[in-house]
Amino acid sequence: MELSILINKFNVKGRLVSLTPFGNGNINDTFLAIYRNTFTETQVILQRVNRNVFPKPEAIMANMHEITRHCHEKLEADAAAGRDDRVWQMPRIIKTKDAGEDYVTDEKGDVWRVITRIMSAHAFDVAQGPEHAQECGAALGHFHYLISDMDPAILIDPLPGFHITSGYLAKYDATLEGEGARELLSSSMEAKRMAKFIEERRDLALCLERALAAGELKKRMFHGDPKVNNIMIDDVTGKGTAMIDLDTVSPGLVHLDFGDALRSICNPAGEEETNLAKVMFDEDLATAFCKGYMKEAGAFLTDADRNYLYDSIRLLPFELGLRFFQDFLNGNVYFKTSHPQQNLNRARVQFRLCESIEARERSIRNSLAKL
Ligand code: GN1
Ligand code: MG
Repeated sequence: MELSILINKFNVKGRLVSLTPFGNGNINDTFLAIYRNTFTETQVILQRVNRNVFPKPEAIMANMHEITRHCHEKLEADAAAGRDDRVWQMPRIIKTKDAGEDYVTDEKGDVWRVITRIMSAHAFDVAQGPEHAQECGAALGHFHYLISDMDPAILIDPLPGFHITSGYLAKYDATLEGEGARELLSSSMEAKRMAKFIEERRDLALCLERALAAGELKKRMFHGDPKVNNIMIDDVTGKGTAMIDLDTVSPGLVHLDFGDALRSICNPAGEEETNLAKVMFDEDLATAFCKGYMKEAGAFLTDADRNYLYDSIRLLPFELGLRFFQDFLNGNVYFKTSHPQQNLNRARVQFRLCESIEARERSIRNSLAKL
């Protein structure tokens, strides 16, 4: 189905004047649609949910329905009572014209949705400096507050096995058994180096899973993908205003969000850097992020939670590097790529970041102890 016909099924007022690819997501396909009428303009986001990644796109939409309903109610109540220090926002699902549904399924079985665009705000692919990092922390902390009292039972697991690092190791081991992976590995020094890096850190993969199994850590609602370009910053005030990309919100460890946000925000070179010398963990950005996060969500953290913050910072770049590397060896079927070496390079970046964190362990732990 042509995109303009597809989007026309959703209830947006005005005439469609532009529909263009948007953002840098690695999973879903995203477009910006602009509508105009004689007196105003409306901008919305059209997305195809990646069926290859999310086994049940309908479940993703059912979850999004519940999450946005819960959060919008809470946001409105806080605003009405004057409990908020700014306008916190969250995208809204735009319904279809005919049936008032949350999504459309095309003839290929792909699920499409339209959501509102948070206007006068932007997300960045890399941290812009400490003030930006602090606002990213505030936005994630406030999001954790928003979802903290959601009933996890009403959500369907969006992505079974997501952020279970031991599962990614098992998948990696299975991939290594294949002929294609063995060839890629034997023909590249860089790939061999990545494999060695993983071998030396198998135990790291289990740090949070063990603490969870032992009852030291407890699951709460988490975002699942709080990387820097999923955090919207208000153009006017420079303050964090919304978390986007709600597909992976589910019960899990908030540590995963904490570690994932820091691995993304504290690497000023970004995920696609090819010059590894530029990749490092920037502690000033980390301190700024934590300041923003703690102000919004510090009260939720127990002493046991705090004991595992360093591990989470070290684990998440390792896990993502492992996921990129496994996908490279497996023929690049999960993350979108524009050239065959891209996932290998992404893995190099994450592993370098992990090394940089390890080299700064004492200093990072000292800073975390002061939070
Ligand atoms: C994917 O969709 P996007 O680009 O925000 C991935 C995350 C990774 C991220 C790395 C569902 O996120 O887990 O951290 O790429 N999302 C999924 O850029 O796998
Ligand atoms: Mg995503």
